[in-house]
Amino acid sequence: MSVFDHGFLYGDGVFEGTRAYNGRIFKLQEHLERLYESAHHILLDIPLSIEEMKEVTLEAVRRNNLRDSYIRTVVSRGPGDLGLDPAKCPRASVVIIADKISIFPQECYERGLEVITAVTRQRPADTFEPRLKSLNYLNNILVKLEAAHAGVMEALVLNTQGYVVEGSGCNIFIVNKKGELLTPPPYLGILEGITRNTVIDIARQEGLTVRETPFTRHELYISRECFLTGTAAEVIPVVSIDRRTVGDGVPGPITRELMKKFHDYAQENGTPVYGD
Ligand code: PXG
Repeated sequence: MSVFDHGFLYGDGVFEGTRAYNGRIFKLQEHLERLYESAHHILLDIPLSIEEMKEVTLEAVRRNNLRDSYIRTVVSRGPGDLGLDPAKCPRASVVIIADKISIFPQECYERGLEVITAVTRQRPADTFEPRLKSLNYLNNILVKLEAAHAGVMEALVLNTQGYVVEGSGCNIFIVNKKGELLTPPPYLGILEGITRNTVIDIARQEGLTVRETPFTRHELYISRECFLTGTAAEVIPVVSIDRRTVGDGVPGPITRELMKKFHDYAQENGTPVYGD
């Protein structure tokens, strides 16, 4: 990569994180559509069609001999000069990394995470579009730093109105005392996670009531269950928020059921890497 690449100099680019489970890439079409939509938003021409990108993504996993993988696709503006002008960057850079990822230790999936709410707020959607999966993740990094400074592994983010929106790189769900599953609606300013949408579908199939509705710290604190979702995080329980115990302080039954259902679904669905 050139040191003059505007992805490196200015965060001028977009990315995706996708997983392969059991030799199948999970929701590949959805991830690529989101990548191309983010690129379109920033007027970045990806020099491959979605179909070609699909093929090279599969090839990257194959060449690394992986069946379970985390794939990072990065498209940046490419090398230019030291000025901001994207017109001076004639050729976008495309990188596909097929590797593994583990952002939380296995025991956190069994015992649940302790989290805090961050002082850092979500940048307002009218100034910085949260659906744009750009290479500018500094706000998310600040959130992660706050978590580390508080001695926990993850932090939740509020928007400037005080509504809970997401984690540093994941979406949030709570179960209220009526047994309903609540998650913030996209219009509040969240990245509409592909894992989030899959969990909503699975939960509805299981007969749960799912509501996309705004909620504040109060609903968080009095929630019966809480969990986070993301491609990297998968589905992970939360058992304490700002030192308030969630439910019984252990991963709840709805969370455990959805973790299992998500795992089973991910094992069986996706684009085959090595042929069926
Ligand atoms: N919100 C944000 C801000 C994200 O970046 C998600 C939600 C979950 O979306 P998906 O589609 O993956 O269910 C993301 C994705 C990390 C890490 O190390 C996380 C993401 C990207 C890169 C790294 O936690 N998040």
